[in-house]
Amino acid sequence: MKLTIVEYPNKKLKEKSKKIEKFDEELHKLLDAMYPIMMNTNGIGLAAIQVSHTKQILILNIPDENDEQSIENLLEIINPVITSKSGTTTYQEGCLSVPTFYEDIVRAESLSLNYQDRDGNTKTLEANGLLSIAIQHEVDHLNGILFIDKLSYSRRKKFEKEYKKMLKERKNSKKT
Ligand code: Y12
Ligand code: CO
Repeated sequence: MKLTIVEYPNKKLKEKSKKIEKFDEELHKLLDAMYPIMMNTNGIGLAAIQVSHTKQILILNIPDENDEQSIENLLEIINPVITSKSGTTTYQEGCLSVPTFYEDIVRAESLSLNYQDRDGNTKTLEANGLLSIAIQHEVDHLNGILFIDKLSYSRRKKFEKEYKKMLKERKNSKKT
């Protein structure tokens, strides 16, 4: 399955993802195809909508204490529901769909999550730190929300200007 990352300002990223009802081979093929694209682009989290599939699927691979990612730490999360949140934390976030831009975003420090795995088994997860931040970032994707939607009016305006410039420079560098 050939997947490509959808980038802002593509309107696809604003769509709401649909609940998975069938835990079949098609789902497994999509999950299997999402993993290499996330790893090859140095990502730690990817939602299906970022590869044009409007489905409630996300994958996460949080680096360990040596800053390394391994497939043993891969989390495949289907139909996630955050059931509780507490505290606040700020982290400089980035997104594969908003390349070259990073910004401090305030989110809950810890959370509880209900979800299903690739076989439809129901799971719960308690998360804090980077895992909690990544879950919130990816669950936002499933609701059509990007981290840049959380910026103040002035910061968003600055972002739009910088991002337009980046896209123009990227286009010009491809010509030469
Ligand atoms: C904390 C904050 C945000 C998340 C969501 C997951 N975000 C990512 O995985 C971002 C990855 C990323 C990777 C980049 O590198 C390449 O594209 C090669 C990148 O680089 C550029 O834009 C040039 C930007 C973001 C989880 C936890
Ligand atoms: Co993202």
